[in-house]
Amino acid sequence: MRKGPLYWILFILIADCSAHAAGDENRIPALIPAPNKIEIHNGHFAITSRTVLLAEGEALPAARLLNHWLGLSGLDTLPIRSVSSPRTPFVAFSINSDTAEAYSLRIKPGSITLSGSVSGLLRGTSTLFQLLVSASGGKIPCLGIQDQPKFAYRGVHLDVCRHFMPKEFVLRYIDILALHKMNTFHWHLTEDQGWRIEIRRYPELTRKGAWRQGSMIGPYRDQRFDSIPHGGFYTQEEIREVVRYAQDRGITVIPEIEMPGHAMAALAAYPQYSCTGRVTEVARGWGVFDDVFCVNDSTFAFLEGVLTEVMELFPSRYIHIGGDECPKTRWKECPKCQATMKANGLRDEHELQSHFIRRIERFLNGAGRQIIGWDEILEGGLAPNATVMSWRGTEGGIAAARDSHQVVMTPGSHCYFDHYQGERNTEPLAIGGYTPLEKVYAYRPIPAELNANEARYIVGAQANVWTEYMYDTKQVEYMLLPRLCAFSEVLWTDTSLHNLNDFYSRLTPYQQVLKGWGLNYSTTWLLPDYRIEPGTRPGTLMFSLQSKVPQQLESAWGTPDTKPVFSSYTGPIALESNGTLYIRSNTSGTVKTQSFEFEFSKAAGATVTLEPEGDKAYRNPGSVLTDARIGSLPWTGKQWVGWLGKEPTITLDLGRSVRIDSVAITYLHDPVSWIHAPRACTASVDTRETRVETGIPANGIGRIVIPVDESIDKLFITVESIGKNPEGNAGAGEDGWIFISEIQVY
Ligand code: TNX
Repeated sequence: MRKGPLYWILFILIADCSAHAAGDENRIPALIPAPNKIEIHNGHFAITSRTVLLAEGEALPAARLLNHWLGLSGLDTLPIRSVSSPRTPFVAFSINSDTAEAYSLRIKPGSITLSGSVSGLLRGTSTLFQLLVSASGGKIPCLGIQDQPKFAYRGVHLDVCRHFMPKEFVLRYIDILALHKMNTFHWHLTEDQGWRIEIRRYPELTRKGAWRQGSMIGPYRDQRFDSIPHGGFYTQEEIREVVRYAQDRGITVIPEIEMPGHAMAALAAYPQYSCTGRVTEVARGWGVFDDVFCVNDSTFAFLEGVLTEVMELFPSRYIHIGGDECPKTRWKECPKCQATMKANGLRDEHELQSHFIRRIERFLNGAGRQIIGWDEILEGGLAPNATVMSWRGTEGGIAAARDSHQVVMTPGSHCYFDHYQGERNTEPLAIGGYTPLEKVYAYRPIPAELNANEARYIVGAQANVWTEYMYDTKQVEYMLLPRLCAFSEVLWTDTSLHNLNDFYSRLTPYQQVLKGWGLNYSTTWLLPDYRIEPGTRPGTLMFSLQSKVPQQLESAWGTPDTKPVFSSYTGPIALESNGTLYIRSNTSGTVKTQSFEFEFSKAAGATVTLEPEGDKAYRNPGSVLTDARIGSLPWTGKQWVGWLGKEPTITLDLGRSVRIDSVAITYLHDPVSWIHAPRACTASVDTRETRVETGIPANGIGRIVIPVDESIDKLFITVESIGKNPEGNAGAGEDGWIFISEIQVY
């Protein structure tokens, strides 16, 4: 009689039940995302060259995936068999009737059993792989895991348009997603700056539309360009390969074909589908462009042709049709668009956008597909069956869920991995924003505003990787990891099990797994947190460090004429004069150095009251204005306070009476980012006021110096804004920002 794998599993389980290993390691292994239920037992399973993988039929992809990943890590692969011989230690992959992505993993001294549905096995394979990589001396602790995801939609997006990423990297990206138990890859394939998918009906899309003749270099505010052609695209064969590769890892690929905006590349290839007929160039700079698809029948015929080929390539239920950031400028002046509005009784261009989306939805629904789009698709009325990706905060998601539409949450505040992950100016150039690891970890996809019934429509969340400032694949890895590690736990592991310190303690050894694949992950999160507080005497400060993980800390004080000499950090450091404080951390061999410049004035450590407080991500405590640190660029993190459309009053309490002759206020002027220098600042002492106008500011960091020849202990500063963003500037007519970083008195 041929004995199937189950027979041998039973045989060995019984034969081995008396086995007990000495020296048990009862610690919880470094798994990410953390499993929902884990029990550690005595003993271990030892991997040797005799270990075999038992798998057949539908279980084979999981066994092959394990081997593929072992290979990527430079580890030996294990032979795959359909039956085991007695006493051979084995890893059995067995299909059961479990739902969706649940799996169970049992590790005993002589056997490992992984069971689940086809996709459950793939999720369990990531757990098993992580255990194998971190097994010290080939020993995996005996344990039992019962696991299933918290959210059904766990997505990661990649923009291959701003910078083209080769197919090989897309495959690697999919492996990274699967390793973190993500199940959806949102492939952003078309943009202003490049069309990346071969469409056989319309060859110009890739012949012309896949290439731009130069790119923006450096930060957006500099508006500098090179003239190096950039581009690339995926052939239909390559797309099929990517889709298959993802399928073998339990990942659905959702293609995004952007419309009606972000379409300059398509319009450069086929200008007849623009309103003016005169678009000639694939965009070289980042941003939002006025030229968009013209809303008329010939454009729809063209887009239906494109989408027909897209559907042939992608079996996913969802097709992403973009819908975001579509200016209505051209439509307002275009006779064809106006005729479409008239013929359909549409009142304004927002309804025209809605008409556009509904018409594309009807076409895709007719072919058995569903549309998904960015939250602008809510404007002018949501298409009946659409799923919404809420990116401009949570409001879009809340509105859509209340309207019984499915929602994927992807708010910029927590899910945009193109934002900075460190506040230090040593981070590579990024688009802006500040989304450190702990912020991602703290994300909760279900908005508190929703009741339980509405919350059911939040199917999950997605991390977005926009690549304006990611010039190559190494940079993408750096921005993705380890934030994806945190994000995967947000989406997979029940909230009751979340614990930031525990996550850090797992992430430290987990770096082995990332290193094994040669991934360029960021170690910014290893930097200790710091606090700068008023010192024991007025005019002085106290600097202290808090580690997130066990590490050695050293500090050194440097001035222009002394070289820093590090010594062990033992506690808070008192500061009272200008200079640079260096901090060095060593976390199991990963050494990182940071430096803090201090520029003291009599205001250092002064108590600051802000009226009103700052807005949104720039609501930092007033103390950052008197911490003797001039805010740096980019204005990430904690150094600046920003007010949107407001004129703040800032009160300084110096804690004693001092003689001064001037007050200096540091501001930022960056009109392309809607940040404008104040029009003027006024310093008031008792009833005397001195007002100084800024004049014509230069771009960047500037100072307003107000002469105040007085003895003071308190000082009031009122900041006047220039009003709305002026004509001819970014965001003209909208509220602008005021950014202040430091107030000094001399
Ligand atoms: C907004 S998110 C965009 C993208 C940019 C991104 C940069 C969305 C729907 N549109 O075109 O790349 O911001 O963070």
